[in-house]
Amino acid sequence: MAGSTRIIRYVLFAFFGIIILFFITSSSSIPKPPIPDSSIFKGAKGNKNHNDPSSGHTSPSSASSGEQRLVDERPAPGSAAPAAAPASNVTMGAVPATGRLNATFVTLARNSDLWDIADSIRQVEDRFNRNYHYDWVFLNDREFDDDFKKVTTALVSGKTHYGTIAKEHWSFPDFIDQDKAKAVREDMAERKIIYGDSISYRHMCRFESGFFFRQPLMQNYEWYWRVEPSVKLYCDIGFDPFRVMAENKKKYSFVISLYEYAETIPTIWDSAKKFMKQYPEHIAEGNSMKWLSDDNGESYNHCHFWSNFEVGNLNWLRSDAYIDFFETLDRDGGFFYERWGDAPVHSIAAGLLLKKEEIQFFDDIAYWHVPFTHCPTSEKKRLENKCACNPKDNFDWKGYSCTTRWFDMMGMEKPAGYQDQKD
Ligand SMILES: *[C@@H]1O[C@H](CO)[C@@H](O)[C@H](O)[C@H]1NC(C)=O
Ligand SMILES: CC(=O)N[C@H]1CO[C@H](CO)[C@@H](O)[C@@H]1O
Repeated sequence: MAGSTRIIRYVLFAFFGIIILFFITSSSSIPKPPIPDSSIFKGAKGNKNHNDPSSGHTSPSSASSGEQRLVDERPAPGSAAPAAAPASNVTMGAVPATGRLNATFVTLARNSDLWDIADSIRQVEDRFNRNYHYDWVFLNDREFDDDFKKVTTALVSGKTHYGTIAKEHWSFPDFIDQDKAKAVREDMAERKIIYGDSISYRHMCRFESGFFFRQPLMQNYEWYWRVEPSVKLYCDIGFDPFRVMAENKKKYSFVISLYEYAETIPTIWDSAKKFMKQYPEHIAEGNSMKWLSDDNGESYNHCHFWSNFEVGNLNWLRSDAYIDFFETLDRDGGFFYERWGDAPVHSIAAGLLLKKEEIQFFDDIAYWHVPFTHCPTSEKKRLENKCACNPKDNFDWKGYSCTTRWFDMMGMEKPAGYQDQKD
């Protein structure tokens, strides 16, 4: 008798348990993400204004309470909390709830870079863009050949565009003394300065400093993400960096910072000072001078953001402030009479023309470009985002990095465990 009562009790428990479970799952406020059918992916390639259907995933880009929550959830460098919720659905083919921003990837490459850029595209697609389908602009000083276009178009999940750089953006301006420039190259070759004798490297640095954002194809966008051949992304990116930038009023971003090779920029700071004197109206209040200079602007400490990775705002680069800055530097000839890189040029500009809060450190974007790695310090973050980098390789806290200085200037707390990664 007691036995059968118990059995009935069990059956009733099980029955109500199932009913309750049924109500919980069917009334859940989290909608299941739609599995995008293949027509959506095809549509993304062919139709620029394609609207992404909403999904229920929980990345910052789809936070339902809008901007406030986004601000709260954006990557907080120095905190151990992950920027994005695990957001596993983001990496499982769900498309972002709120659609794409007016943004593109941009790559400067030669035809011979095909397989190295194919590698980079694969990284970016696997870790991020297959869920977003952003466009990709390829730029070259020569025509891209059919093979390059065929392979890259097949790899990119968004639309691809191919542009040839105008001669005047990839040649010596008429105010440059050719003999003087040649003598410098010969001297640098003798002193074994990396790329010191290269003409094309100089054209590239000048192009990235002053012209890529004014290319006709780039005029169609507000945001860019620069990708170079042979880079790696080590973690899933379960949020949209463009959206983080836009919604937090950021203009420029970095993952790695370091000291520039002084021999390549002996007089860049003289030109920057000349610019500051000539255009005081362009200098932002609350800028990052403290990060660039240890003596209040008298001299440059050579800190710069490593610009082979950048997510940034093109309208800022197209602003009078930036153009005046670039032209002041360009006129002084240092792209050819020295070997100014676009990294110190972009960095000094960002440091002087932007408020320091307008510059974003993307701790969540784990990145490698020979020879440096950015790998999130927080183990929680690395596990949640399926990171494949060795934390020992993280460059952030090593002696040659300027990221400690960045944290100090911003008053940001360094993540737990950073002391163990100092060397
Ligand atoms: C994207 O941004 C560019 C540059 O600001 C602008 O000219 C263009 O109209 C924008 N496109 C869309 C679809 O908003
Ligand atoms: C929040 C959310 O929608 N989570 C879903 C992510 O995808 C897995 C597997 O498809 C589902 O089980 C979750 O419910």
